[in-house]
Amino acid sequence: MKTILITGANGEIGHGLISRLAEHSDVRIIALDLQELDEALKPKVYRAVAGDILDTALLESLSATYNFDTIYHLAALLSTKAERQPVLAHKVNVDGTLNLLEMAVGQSRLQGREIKFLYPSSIAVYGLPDLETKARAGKVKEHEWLTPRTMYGINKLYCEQLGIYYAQYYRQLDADSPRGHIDFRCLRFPGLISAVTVPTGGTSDYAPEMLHAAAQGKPYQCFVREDTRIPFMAMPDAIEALLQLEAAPRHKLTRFVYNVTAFNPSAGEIFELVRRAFPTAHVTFVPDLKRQRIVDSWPADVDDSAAQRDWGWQPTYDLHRAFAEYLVPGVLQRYNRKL
Ligand code: AKB
Repeated sequence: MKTILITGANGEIGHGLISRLAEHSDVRIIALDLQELDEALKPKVYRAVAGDILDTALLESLSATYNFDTIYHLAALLSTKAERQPVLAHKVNVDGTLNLLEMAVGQSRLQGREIKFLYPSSIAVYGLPDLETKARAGKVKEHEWLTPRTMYGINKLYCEQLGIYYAQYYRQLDADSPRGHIDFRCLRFPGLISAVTVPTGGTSDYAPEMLHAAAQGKPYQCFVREDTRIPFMAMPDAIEALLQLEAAPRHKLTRFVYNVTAFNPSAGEIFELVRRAFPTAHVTFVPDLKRQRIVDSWPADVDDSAAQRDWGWQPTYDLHRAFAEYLVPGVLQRYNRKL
């Protein structure tokens, strides 16, 4: 029996990950979220805990009760929300991650073995200065353009480094004390699109919002220009990427942090696909200049060749397959509609 802790369990990735992991009978999921866990997820987990990752007493009590094999630390404030509440974002995104890493170290010492720590980072760690540079940069590699312009991007980039520190150098001067062993593995996700859930607080949210509005027959005012281009991925592929990275043999991994992506349509191209499925969809493009600036600073595409090479990453859904086989059928079912 594997015992897995998932923080941010109610979030979009949490939903997909819990449903997918619950297919395995040899897995016990402890789901932690600030809010009470969604009713639909409750039968899929061993225990649902409503609590704060900033509450160290709660984390200590969980650590005293369970021997975790793997921690998926998903809880975070996304980019738009973090920009509106930067101090809170820093607390949740950075202090929260530090608390979870400390908990993992404690678990490793108690259990006398390595604990896997899976951490979703984001294309928000990149920061391109202007659209000309963005166009020239093309597929950005993991080490390029690490000059984020948002609190969320800064938090994610720092926490990637924190994870690497805990995996490699933690207490490096302290020869006598047991260091604890963290097997830190991190994915930089692009914007994610789910047919089941709608994100809150992100800046890549225009794509899923446009689709979900059309499926409900609601008009949508898109907050970025039609030519805005960033990488995206369908949610099932994001879940697969996490599970594949978790399962990859350590000796095959040449780095701690991997880009992953699937397709990179412009907002206008997304609208075309939405309109093909929902011909009455009504979308207007009214850029919010502040949110536009954030998305403009993110790369138009990322290079995920390291993930392909090291652990065989390959998305199942390209753009057209994502719409035809996952997104459109999924939203029709979600909103109980027929074409
Ligand atoms: C956001 O928009 O903040 C997130 C992300 C790109 O990490 N979806």
